[in-house]
Amino acid sequence: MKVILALFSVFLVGRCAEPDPELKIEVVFKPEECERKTVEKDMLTMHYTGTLEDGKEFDSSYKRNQPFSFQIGVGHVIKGWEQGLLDMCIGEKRKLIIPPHLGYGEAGAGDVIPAGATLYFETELLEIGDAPPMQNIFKAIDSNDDQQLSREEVVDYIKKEMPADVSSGDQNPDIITEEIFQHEDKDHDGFISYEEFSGPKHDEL
Ligand SMILES: [Ca+2]
Ligand SMILES: [Ca+2]
Repeated sequence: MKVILALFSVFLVGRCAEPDPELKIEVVFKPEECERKTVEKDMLTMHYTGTLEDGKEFDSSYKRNQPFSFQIGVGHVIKGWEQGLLDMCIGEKRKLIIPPHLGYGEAGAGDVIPAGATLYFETELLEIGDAPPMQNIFKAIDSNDDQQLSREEVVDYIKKEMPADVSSGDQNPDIITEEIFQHEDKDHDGFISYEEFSGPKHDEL
């Protein structure tokens, strides 16, 4: 169930257009040439140094001599990074001051980031890569190609995608299908239309 629901919900994450007003973004260096700027779903390769309010460094990719790569806009990094590294040019350097609620919050992180910490990052964007291709899940499920998903089609898809040995208990394809329909079949007509479907449905190269 988690796999399927995760597929359906992956596009609901990180749609925040405007950065949080408490996030401070300072452009330290902007290259004159800028052919491409970061957008959500891009693969970013960065160098960064993170420090705490007292100046104590907690992490640095420079010191490891190994840049860090991640996909932006899919919930893989803290919100301060998700919001603070968009619309950025290759070679651009930014300083981010990230309030706790866009960082590790009141929980902190291990013994490195204390609870309620404001985070200071010096960042440098080295590379922008394309998002990994996303399968058109709608098309994959719609086996009779009538642009709507029936319960049977969803059940078949789940049976095909899930290993047989987990098709029991709450992993039962019928139960999962019911949950998906509760969530996705917004007009309750027994079919998930293309418009209703919240998962990946666009063909991408
Ligand atoms: Ca269909
Ligand atoms: Ca419907």
